[in-house]
Amino acid sequence: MQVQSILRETIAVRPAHLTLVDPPKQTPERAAEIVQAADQLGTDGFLVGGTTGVSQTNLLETVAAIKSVTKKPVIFFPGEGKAFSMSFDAVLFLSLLNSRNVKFVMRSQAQSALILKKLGVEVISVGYLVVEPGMSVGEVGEADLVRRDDFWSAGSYAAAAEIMGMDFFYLECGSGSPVTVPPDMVRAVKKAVDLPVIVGGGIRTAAVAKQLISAGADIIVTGTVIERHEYRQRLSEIIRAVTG
Ligand code: 1GP
Repeated sequence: MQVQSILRETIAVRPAHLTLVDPPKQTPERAAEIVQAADQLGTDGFLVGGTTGVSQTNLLETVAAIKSVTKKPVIFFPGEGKAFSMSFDAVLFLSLLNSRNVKFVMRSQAQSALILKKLGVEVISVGYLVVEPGMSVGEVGEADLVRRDDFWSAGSYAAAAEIMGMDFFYLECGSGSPVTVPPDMVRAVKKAVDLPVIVGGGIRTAAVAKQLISAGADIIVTGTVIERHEYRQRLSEIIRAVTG
């Protein structure tokens, strides 16, 4: 089954949790260990990628290691680099909607679109909005960060993504952020559109994940949590809070 259908079927019943693995942050062996643990704890799939430092070598090795230990979807989360692996089950085809640089909105997408189409890779189109503080993705992606209290802009970008036919809308406040996207912003976006909403950045406790779910988030992404040495307990609580 297509990854998008799997995700849609899941979120029709309950919110979903995706675990983000950033290849340069650990060895492929360690990535496989984490993925195996997250899989057993009930995560719904894996995003692989990061804003910077992803090389063809670390991406290929990490994806191969991950695929050897899980049957759940392994999805490419592209950053600024050009690395790619044919072992991905799908690609998040992200447009960074509030970037000042057309490269992140449409140009690099145009550069890869025909190739992805010819290769027959499943693509999931995503309107990607970076909210304050934005962290490294905000900086590298040259985003005009959406202010944390600017629900109108968040809703407007979401409505534009929906009208343009995108599959998902992604509210991001940056990996490693000390705060998450405000739950009230998620609420405003859910009120504005029917698109499934992905929320990521700074989610490190079950309580916070729950608030975002109550606000209407369909998919919660966590990355940094797995970088701690003792991540299992925390990750397990978050996954349980999200998936019920
Ligand atoms: C994915 O940027 C997030 O949307 C991941 O953020 O690393 O803070 O969990 P964390």
